[in-house]
Amino acid sequence: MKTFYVTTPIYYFNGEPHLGHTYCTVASDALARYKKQRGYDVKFLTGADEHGQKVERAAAEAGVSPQQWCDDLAVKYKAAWQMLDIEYDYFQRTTNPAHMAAVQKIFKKLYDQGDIYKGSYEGLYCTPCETFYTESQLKDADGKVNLVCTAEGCGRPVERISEECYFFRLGKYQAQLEAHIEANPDFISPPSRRNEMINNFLKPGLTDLCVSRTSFKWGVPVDFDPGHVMYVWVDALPNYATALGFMSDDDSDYKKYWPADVHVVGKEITRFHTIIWPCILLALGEPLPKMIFGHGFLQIEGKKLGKSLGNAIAPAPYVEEFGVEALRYYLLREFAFGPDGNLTHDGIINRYNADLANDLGNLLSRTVGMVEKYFGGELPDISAPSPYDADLTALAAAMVPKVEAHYDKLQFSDALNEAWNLVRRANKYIDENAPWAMAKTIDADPTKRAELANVLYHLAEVLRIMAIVSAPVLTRTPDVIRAQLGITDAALATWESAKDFGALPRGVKVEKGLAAFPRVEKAAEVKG
Ligand code: ME8
Repeated sequence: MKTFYVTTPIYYFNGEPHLGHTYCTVASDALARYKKQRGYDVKFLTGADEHGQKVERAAAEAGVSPQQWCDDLAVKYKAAWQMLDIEYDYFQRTTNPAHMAAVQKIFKKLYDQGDIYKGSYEGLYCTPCETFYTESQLKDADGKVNLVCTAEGCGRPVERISEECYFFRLGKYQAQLEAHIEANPDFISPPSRRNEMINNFLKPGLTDLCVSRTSFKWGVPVDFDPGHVMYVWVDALPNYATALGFMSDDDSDYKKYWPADVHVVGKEITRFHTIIWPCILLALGEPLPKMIFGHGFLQIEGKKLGKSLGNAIAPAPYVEEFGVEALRYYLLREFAFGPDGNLTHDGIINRYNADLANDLGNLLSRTVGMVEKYFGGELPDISAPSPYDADLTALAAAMVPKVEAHYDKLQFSDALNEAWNLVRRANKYIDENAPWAMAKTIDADPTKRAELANVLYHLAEVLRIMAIVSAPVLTRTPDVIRAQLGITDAALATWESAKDFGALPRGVKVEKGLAAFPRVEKAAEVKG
């Protein structure tokens, strides 16, 4: 069986999960579900990045030990992912002793082979912000160096300091990495990110990277040099491999699933994943991930996600108001995956009412309602074609391969739009056939009875197919659709069966249930 390994970033445990994390995790989950539907043996990893100064400081502010702080947050993250129907296979934590032992082995191996060496880091340092600058980073437009911190709202003087640290020979692997990027066009995706990485980081040239710190304690110790802890990225990036048992006694999963098929990451950390992580892997002689996909950033009502937005950035109020499927659908349908997007409350309502309530929800309730009303809940096993059948079935047949191509490229919005074209076409097919007019004479006219059964059968088939192709994103409604259409045969729910219009046996028996996606009105506000 073919394997598929997809990862989200491991999130910094300096705060609670927010909509930015949700976006990345929902997209990765949709991809994992899709690949499972396509028959892959999927491994889907998410987790927690628990070391570093930000975490140490957040724990201190809360008055608890860093480990306690992380343990508490792990519970909250797992609860959030459960609320969002995220079906991860493994939740990696960088405080996991097996992970820590493995990264210590990686660090030692790189040191022993001369790829990590001890030196000292000289730079301009802002103590309150704990940020290093090079002189060129502090140059103004006229080329004058201003010795002040450029962090938003800071502006305090920086000091020239030097700190002993270990360096990784990043520069040594530049040519090899460039050749790999050249030979593998999808390695950095989408293409806009690839160009960004090449122009902003590779063209100016890679310099060696400081990979240890002595200024804080909450990290993986460099075991052969007490006082040094690993710089957080060197601890964090290998999580994708250590989660599979890399550098442990049992690396069978690593052998099975590595290299990763895709690391899904946000644009601000694409550089770490497309440059530092591959160079570490090259130094270790390990294969590189097949794709790193750098997605865009979400804003909320036109504002950057930040603490000032308070509860508006937590996923829970949106799930409470619209339901988990609506939030997942909105995030993946509304924004192309790649560029930035702006989430708005009105936007969710519009998208929900148009696509979920009106298009899909109505198609289900109308179809089931008509089978009940005109045929007492069970379609007769008769059929007379309608002139509109061919167009509908041709559209359905053409849709599935297009949806596949879009999901395969992580273009969720295009995949959903393509799938919803079929729902919209089916709603038009109802108007074209005017089943209510056919229904008037079905008792007296067997042809009309057969025509009406045919129309309703086609609608049921569209719904069966929609239940399959929407399932990466809609985690519950596909089962609701199948239950209402009386579909119990698992063979009618497989991805391949979506390509087989007509697989549903005639004589559909329906069972009306609750309306999927009742309309919501604009007056509603997110409860805060
Ligand atoms: O960077 N819109 O963790 P992190 C969309 N620990 N996505 C957003 C977002 C926004 N406004 N804000 C954050 C880290 N994200 C490291 C990763 S991996 C080895 C280590 C998402 O908690 C985005 O996907 O700061 C980004 O990649 C991730 O959250 C950063 O999460």
